[in-house]
Amino acid sequence: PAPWGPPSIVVDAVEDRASQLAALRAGLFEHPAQISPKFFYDAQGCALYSAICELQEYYPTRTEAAIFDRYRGAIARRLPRGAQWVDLGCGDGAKSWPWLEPVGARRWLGVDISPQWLRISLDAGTGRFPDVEFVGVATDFTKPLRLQRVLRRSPAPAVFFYPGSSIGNFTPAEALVLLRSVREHLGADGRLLIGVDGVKERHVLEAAYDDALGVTAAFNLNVLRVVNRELGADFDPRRFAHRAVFNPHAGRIEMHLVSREAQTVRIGHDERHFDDGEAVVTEYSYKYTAQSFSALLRDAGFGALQHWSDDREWFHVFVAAP
Ligand code: AVJ
Repeated sequence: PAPWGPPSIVVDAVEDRASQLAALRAGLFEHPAQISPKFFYDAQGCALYSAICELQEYYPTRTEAAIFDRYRGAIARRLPRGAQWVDLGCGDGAKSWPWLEPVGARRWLGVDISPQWLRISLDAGTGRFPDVEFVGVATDFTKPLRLQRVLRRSPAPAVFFYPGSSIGNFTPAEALVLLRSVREHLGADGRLLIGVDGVKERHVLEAAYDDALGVTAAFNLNVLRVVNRELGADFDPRRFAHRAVFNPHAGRIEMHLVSREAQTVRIGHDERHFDDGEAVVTEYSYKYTAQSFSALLRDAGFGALQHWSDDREWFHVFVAAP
């Protein structure tokens, strides 16, 4: 057996579920109503997101994977050897595994809001990498990151891995806060490896978020089922329509659920009226140019940056050093 014993899951007060649900409820009574994208990912939502990643129109996952495959050696050479690899929003962990050997990782720290996903990724990782110590941290990193304690349990430098343009769900101001916090978690040898989706033609972006098979529509509408379950509401997904639009001024895709008719929805003990055509905002997905994301990283206090992209510059990968 490994000297460090079985993988541990550190539950960082998965910050009172109650306060998350109170925020969810409050958002529904705002104008426009809003639902945080973190609520997409119940079991059904995770399955639909996996299906999205296979769609012809959804280029980010495969474009990033192609950049990683093509430049893995060059990228790994920019990362410290023997690192503790911190996968932010690890899900099933699959994006991490191809890196552990090239960087000679000693420790893997999966960070995810879902303890269920952590269990899955820890089981997968320990089975595959018997010489790596595995730790899961259940936390909501839309709240300030507090990983110093668990990182200090090992002297190894940290590599924060934040792939898939997940950073795009934060506004640039919120992204800056998260990136600063990551930077503060890095010692001199620590690095951030991050993937971010590029600005591109409207039709390419909108097709990626409104695919012909309606998988993204199902993913978006599924959040209403999550709300029904979590808040005791009675949203009827049939009475809402999926919409995805690129907002070029804000530099983001916006996903909405548009009420197909005037209707009143019960939410717990209250009611929320929706006009015909009224929208619920469910997700912002910000897009960056290599230049605008470099500027954000510099604002967050990162010094040296390396950048890799695909031939069309649709997706950007950065290694950032403090
Ligand atoms: C998981 C935030 C990277 O914004 O592209 C995919 C989520 N939403 N299709 C994205 C998503 C609709 C995705 N991220």
